[in-house]
Amino acid sequence: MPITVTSPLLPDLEEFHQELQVIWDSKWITNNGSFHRKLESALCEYLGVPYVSLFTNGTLPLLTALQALKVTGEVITTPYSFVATTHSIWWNGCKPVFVDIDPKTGNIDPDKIEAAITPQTSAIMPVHVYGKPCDTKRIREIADRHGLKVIYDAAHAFGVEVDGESILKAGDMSTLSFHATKVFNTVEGGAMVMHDAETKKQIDFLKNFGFAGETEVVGPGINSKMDEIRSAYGLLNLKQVDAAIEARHQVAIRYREALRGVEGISFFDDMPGVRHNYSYFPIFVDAERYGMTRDALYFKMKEQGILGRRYFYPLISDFSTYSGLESARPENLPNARKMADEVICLPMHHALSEDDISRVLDCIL
Ligand code: T4K
Repeated sequence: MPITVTSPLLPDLEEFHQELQVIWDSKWITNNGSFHRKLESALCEYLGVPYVSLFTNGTLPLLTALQALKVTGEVITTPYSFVATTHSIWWNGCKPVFVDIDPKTGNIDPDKIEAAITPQTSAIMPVHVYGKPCDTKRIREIADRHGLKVIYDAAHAFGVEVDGESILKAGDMSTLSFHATKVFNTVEGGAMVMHDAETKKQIDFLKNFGFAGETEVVGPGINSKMDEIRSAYGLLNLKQVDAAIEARHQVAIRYREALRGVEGISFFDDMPGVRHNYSYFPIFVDAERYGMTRDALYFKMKEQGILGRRYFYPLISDFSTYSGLESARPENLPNARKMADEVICLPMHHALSEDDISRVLDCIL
């Protein structure tokens, strides 16, 4: 049996069936129904944030955040992410400006942000890559100094806390993905986290075509509402997400114990004061010291049915849509390039067995 990079957390089918019966009986299947409202409040409570707006995936809240904050011109971002991050900037008619990452975290390097700011810059879109928190304090200081908005792509950062506070409280807005491959999933789905009731109201209008009532449209909205079926599914999954995160934690412990000290293989350790969610387990292969290139190891794993993934290779800045940008020049992004060239995300999910973990480790060791 292949061991995949992830495996979705699924609700109990019997319980889900009971919820479906409720939905069938009510005949209310989308448009801010009761399951949708319940999931929004349950997420506020679980995440420790004041306002959550559900979306149909994790890409649309990024697009909508940029719209709502009236971001124009240039947006500073990281090349080391899933391509949706930069696409959201492009779809808003803005120019992405790539800034290199800090090799210690994989996140945008705050020390390099200011040099990329121009009179056209209006926002920063960092990513908490693999759920590792960005230096939100430094980013806030820079943004405030230059009057910039900050939108965090927190697609990987469900449940991540720093010193007991949700990482989702940082920035003007944060967005989440609830895709099947994420720690918490609603099949497809996502959310935006904001800080005040007025913004929540505005975002709820925007995700429903801009409707603020039966006959009033207050802005150029879009349709990105989550339906009742996936909201019910999400409510059931929320009950088991803590156990899933703990199971992932145990996998991380096993991987780290076995791989620490292996010449040419490195990985991230937990950060002090951070509640991690173990959404991914990236390792980095130094070909010379390990004696094999990253790709050689990746394909060897594949041959043995161990389907890790090279998240995030290629860099977003290497895709043809973006590679012509001045900031995409390789010499501007040496740390991101090195990480993209060395990374393999090992299988990491709640249902990995001891046997699966041993197979992965045996292959690497
Ligand atoms: N920002 C960031 C930083 C992101 O990482 C993402 C998405 C977004 C924004 C956008 O959020 P969404 O609009 O997607 O909500 C996956 C996901 O499609 C994507 O959500 C995710 N990031 C990205 C990092 O990875 P693929 O193409 O690698 O997934 P796929 O289909 O190859 O699945 C990987 C493995 O997962 C499979 O080998 C087996 C397992 N799997 C997958 C699915 C879909 C299952 O067992 N069951 C399933 O249903 O993109």
